Amino acid sequence: MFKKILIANRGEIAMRVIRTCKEMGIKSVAVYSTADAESLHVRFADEAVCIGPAPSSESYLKMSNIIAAAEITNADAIHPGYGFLSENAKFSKICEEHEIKFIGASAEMIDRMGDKASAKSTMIEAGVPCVPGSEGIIPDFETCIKVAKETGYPVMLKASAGGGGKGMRAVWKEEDLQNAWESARQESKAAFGNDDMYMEKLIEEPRHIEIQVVGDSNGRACHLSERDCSVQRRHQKLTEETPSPFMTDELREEMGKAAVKAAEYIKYEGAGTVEFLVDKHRNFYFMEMNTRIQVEHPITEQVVDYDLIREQILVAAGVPISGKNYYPQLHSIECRINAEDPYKDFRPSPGKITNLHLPGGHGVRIDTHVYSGYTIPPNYDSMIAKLITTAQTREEAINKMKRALDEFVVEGIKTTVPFHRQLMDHPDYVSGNYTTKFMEDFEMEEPKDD
Ligand code: MV4
Repeated sequence: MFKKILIANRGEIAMRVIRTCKEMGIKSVAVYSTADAESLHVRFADEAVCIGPAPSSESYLKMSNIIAAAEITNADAIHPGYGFLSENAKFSKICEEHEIKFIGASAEMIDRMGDKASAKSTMIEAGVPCVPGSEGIIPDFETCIKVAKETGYPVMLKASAGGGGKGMRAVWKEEDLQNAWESARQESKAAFGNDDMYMEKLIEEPRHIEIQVVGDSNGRACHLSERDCSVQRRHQKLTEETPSPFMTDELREEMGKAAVKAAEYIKYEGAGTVEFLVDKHRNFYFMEMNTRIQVEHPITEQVVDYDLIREQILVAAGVPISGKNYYPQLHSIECRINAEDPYKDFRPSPGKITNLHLPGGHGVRIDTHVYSGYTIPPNYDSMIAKLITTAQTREEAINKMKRALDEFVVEGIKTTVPFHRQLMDHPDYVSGNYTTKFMEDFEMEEPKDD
């Protein structure tokens, strides 16, 4: 078992990993930029190393500095969290070359799942349902026209190096195809340095339902059921829940089997997430596979009573999984609390938290790194806390979320707490009848001057 793990991340996920390390009797090393010198993860870790100035490119993305920090502290493993270097094949490789265990996917696996068109061909080979469309990358526009005709409009053009919606275009009729093809390729080239495109039949008003999987070094995998992540704004998840209000027992079985088949086919090691699009007829289609721990992992932990970070560490240390699958015994909802102003188009609101009261009580979990007096730096993403409520039923979990949001006090900056409070009263959310289109029609009600 590892003696010392360096956490190559910051904020709430660094706190999350440090906590499990402590419970497992593993020493922890925090890394931090000069902007994070007063951040909580620095204080909670056993050791802390400054790896550079505020800009991520000079610190949390600076592979040489992170490896150096691991060498000088004699860490035998690195946990990358999510974002930053968590899905960087080069970093995974460098860790391997330095004989530091990367608690994540191998470089080969990251590359294979990071190239969306190749991930899809792999899934087709594995017999996982995929959206009909092109066989891999589309070489030129003539082929694009032909494939669109064969697929049938509407179609979705997608960047192979993409993900998260960048370089993606919905095309409803042939006359719009050329512009979409050119603008998508330009956007992808600019964002990823690669303009390879593939095409799929457009799935209208889909739900985004993902399956948590864990694979071990013996090639076995299990699933821990689903998370519904359909409530997104500009491809940023806002809130997630499990079980999905759209799920049925048989669909869960089918999707869980497909996700395990995918993981076992590629001999996936570690915690991963297989993302599916689900249409209104409950057909599901492989979308992408994420080879990292996800922001929303706590709701799964809450309903199956399982520590996913602990499992990541055990699997990386070669401990086999039990092999059984896990099904939700409760209902859990996560609201991502961001330092953004929902009354001003969610624009960032960094600054000093002058007063903070965190909600608590039965069935309330908060994963956060902030504290009263903490100054949120403008350099990193705006999420300051994850508020998770868990109860026997969805109604009770929503009720508990409302109570917790009403209790949540943050002064000195604006946050998305008021957005989530209104969301919990929205009829389409409360009825569970929402798709990825939900936020397109959502309007904040102006605050009542109380
Ligand atoms: C789609 C789709 C409809 N049809 N593919 C969004 C980013 C990336 N994960 C893939 N995405 C989509 N792919 C086909 N064939 C609709 C989306 C989509 C979406 C998917 C999940 C969650 C939110 C979304 C918001 C807009 C579009």
